[in-house]
Amino acid sequence: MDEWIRQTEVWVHQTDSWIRQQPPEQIYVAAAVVAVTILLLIVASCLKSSRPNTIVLSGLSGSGKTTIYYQLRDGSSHQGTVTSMEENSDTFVLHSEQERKDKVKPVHIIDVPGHARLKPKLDEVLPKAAAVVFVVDAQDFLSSMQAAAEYLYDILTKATVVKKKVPVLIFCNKTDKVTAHSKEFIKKQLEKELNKLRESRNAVSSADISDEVQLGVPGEAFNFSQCQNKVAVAEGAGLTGDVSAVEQFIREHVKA
Ligand SMILES: Nc1nc2c(ncn2[C@@H]2O[C@H](COP(=O)(O)OP(=O)(O)OP(=O)(O)O)[C@@H](O)[C@H]2O)c(=O)[nH]1
Ligand SMILES: [Mg+2]
Repeated sequence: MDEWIRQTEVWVHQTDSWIRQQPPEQIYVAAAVVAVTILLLIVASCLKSSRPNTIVLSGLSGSGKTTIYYQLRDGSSHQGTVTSMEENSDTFVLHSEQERKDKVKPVHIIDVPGHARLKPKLDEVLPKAAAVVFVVDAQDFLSSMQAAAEYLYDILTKATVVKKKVPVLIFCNKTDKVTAHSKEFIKKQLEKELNKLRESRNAVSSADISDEVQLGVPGEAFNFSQCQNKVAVAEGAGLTGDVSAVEQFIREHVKA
C-alpha cells in the first residue's frame, strides 16, 4: 500500500512539473477542448432522453385499440374488454422485446377511447405523439366507414400532426375474421371518403371550417401519398396477437 502511495506521489509530481513546462496557451486550449467535449456529451444525452417516445392509439369505439394496447404490453388480449371511458396509458418495453429489455427503450403508449365525448382527449395527446396508430375495424368496415373517415380527417388536418410530420399507421384490425375487408380495399375506400369530406367541408363558408391544415393537393383526387406526413396501411388482429405490423411501426419511429 505504502509503495502505491509513493508511486502515485511520484506520478503527480511528474505530471505537475510537466504541466509547468508547457506554454500556458497549450494548457488553456487543452482545458477548453475537455470542457467543450463534456458539454457536448451532456447535450447529446439530454437530446437522447427527450426524444419523443409517445405512440397514440386512436380510432372509433370498438375498433380494437384496448385489445391491441394489452397485446403490446402483456402479449395477451385481456379478453372481454369493454368500451373504455378513460384512456389507458403506460410506459413499457413491448412484450415482444422482453428478452432484450435491458437494451431497448421503453415506449409510452396512450390508448384514447373512441367515444365521441372523449374526443378532446385526442386533441390533448396528439401534440405529444411521435407516431399515431389509427385502428379500423376491418370486419365491420362498411357500416363504420364514414365515421372512421371523419375521425381520420380530423387527425390528418391537425397542425400538430402535419407540421411536425407525425407518421400515421392505419391498422386494419380483426383480419382473423374471414369476412374482414383487405387493407387495399379499406385504403381505397378511406381515400374516397376523405376526398368527399374535403369537398363538402370546403363548400361551407371558410368561417366555419375548423381544419387547421388543408388535406391533400387542391384540385386533385385525394390519396394518402399527398399527405406531408407519412401515412402507411397495415393489417392484423389484436385478438389473436397478430400485431407485428404495429410493433414494427412503433420501432421505426421510437428508436430502441
Ligand atoms: N375478432 C376480433 N375481435 C377483436 C379484435 N380486436 C378486438 N376485438 C373485439 O372487438 C371488441 C372491441 O375491442 P376494444 O379493444 O375494446 O375496442 P376499443 O377500440 O378499445 O373501443 P373503445 O374503448 O370503445 O374506444 C372486443 O369485443 C374485442 O374482443 C380482433 O383482432 N379480432
Ligand atoms: Mg378501449
